[in-house]
Amino acid sequence: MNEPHDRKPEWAQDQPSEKFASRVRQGVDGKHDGMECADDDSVPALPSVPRRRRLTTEEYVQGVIAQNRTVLAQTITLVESNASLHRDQAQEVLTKLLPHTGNSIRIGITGVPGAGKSTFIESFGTYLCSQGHRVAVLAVDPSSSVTRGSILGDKTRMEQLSRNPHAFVRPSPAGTTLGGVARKTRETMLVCEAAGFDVILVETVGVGQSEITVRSMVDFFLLLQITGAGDELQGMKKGVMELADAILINKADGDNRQRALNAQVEFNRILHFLKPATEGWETKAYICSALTGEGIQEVWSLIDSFRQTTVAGGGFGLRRQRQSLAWMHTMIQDYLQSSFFNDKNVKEVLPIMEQAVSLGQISVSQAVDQLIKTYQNKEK
Ligand SMILES: Nc1nc2c(ncn2[C@@H]2O[C@H](COP(=O)(O)OP(=O)(O)OP(=O)(O)O)[C@@H](O)[C@H]2O)c(=O)[nH]1
Ligand SMILES: [Mg+2]
Repeated sequence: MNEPHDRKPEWAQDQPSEKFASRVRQGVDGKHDGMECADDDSVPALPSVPRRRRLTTEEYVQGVIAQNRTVLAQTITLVESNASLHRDQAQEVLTKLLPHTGNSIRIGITGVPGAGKSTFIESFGTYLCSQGHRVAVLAVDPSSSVTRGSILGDKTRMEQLSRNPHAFVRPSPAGTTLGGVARKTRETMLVCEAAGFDVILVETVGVGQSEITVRSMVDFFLLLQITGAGDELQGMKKGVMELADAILINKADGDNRQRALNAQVEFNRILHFLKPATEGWETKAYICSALTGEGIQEVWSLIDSFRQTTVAGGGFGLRRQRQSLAWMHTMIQDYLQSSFFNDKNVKEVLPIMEQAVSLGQISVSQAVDQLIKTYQNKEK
């Protein structure tokens, strides 16, 4: 699976960057510890390390379909690349993989920092693997591009799952905008489906816009909750509850179990008055402990029954269709926006218009008209 000299984790970038120590120093042959060098004949010679060449589109496609993990990781790296050359090839690969995608349940998981997302995914993912599923764990976390903090932390917290041959854990892609990160995660999800993963878990930390973004790419959205001291619903946004297909109160163990049960009653009372996230499905609250494993199997039964209900009712396929169309529109907007603001002429005229508007010399509408004309005339 791994090349003998390739000591990088499978998600590390092909091109080493100084931000990531991806090489391990080779050991000396012998004598450093008083031991003799091994007899040359007794140790099989390691094959010479081939320099990594870029794969052809067909090699990427066949490797992914054959469930080759090294090629899968390389394909994701290609998809995540911002270089225009890579982007073109990535799109070719994706187009060829498209007929092999879609055969999974896509599950979004959110919750405030410390709610136990990583611990839950470790426990839930390991359970699913034991049931014969193949699980891919992805993340949407634009902040990690700045700190890169959660990446290594999560890899260690999901230690068991990361090492499971039936699981594939991929940290959040780098990116400065949520839109950019989301595009990469969506496309990575498709690559993982083509590689035979039938459960995709997309994690996001419950702050800001990222919950809405993840909701727009998954079938089922799980909100992880913990009991707080005092008011259970303190800081709980109604908007986030309305995105969820289930609320899971984690850490229901020890002294906390009773508090979790009380919170469950309270959540169910409130959910009763909210609009459900999915037509024909009632969002309810449940309890679990990612630490002891209580309630973990029930979460899967719940998601399975969600899938059966919504597939039968037609909502499952309809949501995916709508998501694809919405994604298309978002990409058009992103493209136009960057094309506009990167236009050479617009860049020249924009500061002039900004000043004129600030000084009240022209109206905002006039300035916009002028800028759009400048943009549209670029080719002429
Ligand atoms: N008692 C108990 N502790 C738990 C449970 N699940 C997680 N924890 C603990 O809660 C802390 C935070 O868990 P994480 O899984 O790192 O939480 P997270 O939501 O991934 O946090 P961020 O990645 O920072 O957003 C850790 O110390 C866990 O051991 C649980 O079910 N019971
Ligand atoms: Mg975490």
